[in-house]
Amino acid sequence: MRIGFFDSGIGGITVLHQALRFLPNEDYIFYADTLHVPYGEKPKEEVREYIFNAVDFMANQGIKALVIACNTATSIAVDDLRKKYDFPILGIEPAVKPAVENCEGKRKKVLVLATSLTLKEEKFHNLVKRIDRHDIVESLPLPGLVEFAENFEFKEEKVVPYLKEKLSSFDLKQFGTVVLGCTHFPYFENSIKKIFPKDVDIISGSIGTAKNLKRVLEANNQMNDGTGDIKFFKSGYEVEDKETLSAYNELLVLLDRMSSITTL
Ligand code: DGN
Repeated sequence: MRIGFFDSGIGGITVLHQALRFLPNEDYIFYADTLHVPYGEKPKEEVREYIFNAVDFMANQGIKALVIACNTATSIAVDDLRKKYDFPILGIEPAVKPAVENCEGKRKKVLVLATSLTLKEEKFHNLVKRIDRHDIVESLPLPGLVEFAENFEFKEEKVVPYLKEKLSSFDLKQFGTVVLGCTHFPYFENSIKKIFPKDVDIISGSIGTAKNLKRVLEANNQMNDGTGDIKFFKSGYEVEDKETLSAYNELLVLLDRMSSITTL
């Protein structure tokens, strides 16, 4: 059986990319809810409905595990999804813990970049409350990066000015770690690096999620029944046009080229 990956859009491909590294002998379904992207600035109840519809669709395809490759969807729905479905469900959260551990000794701060919805949610506030004993975690929503990604706009000339404007009120020297708390953001690692001092670590939760997936499949004895084949779906239908399929596959190649995100 296949493993399901779900996101509002192409962000989840950054997590799928890590899964393919750790679990090459699996087949995958990647579902992007492109009809309703972006999730991050919409009312929570509306987004919850989109998520449940998408997961129902994937469950009907028959999957052996599901990765919610979206921080926003994880924060508002993962607990309820686990109650409804009987396959294992993994989520992704902003990697606040390794970021804080990385910064505490250096007397530096952590900056979490994510969607407004993720940053507003109780799950994020509880996570920060539990881990951030010295009050070093700050956060900033960056909805524009989701928009850039969905328009396949990755050029630094476009992205860097947006980032500069959004970060203009921050003293960037104080940060030791930047957390990419939205799966759309790793595409912009190079632009983000341009803005911050050279010694800043940039981390995302996607490697941790891929490792967790491997652990779960191992524990359930469900490993290695595929060849790395990926079926792409967009809001309820399979993507079959060559142009879109090659655009998605190019994203995997792009990520291969830039896979230098620090693993902490
Ligand atoms: N990629 C998603 C995340 O990780 O939060 C959300 C992007 C969006 O829909 N705004």
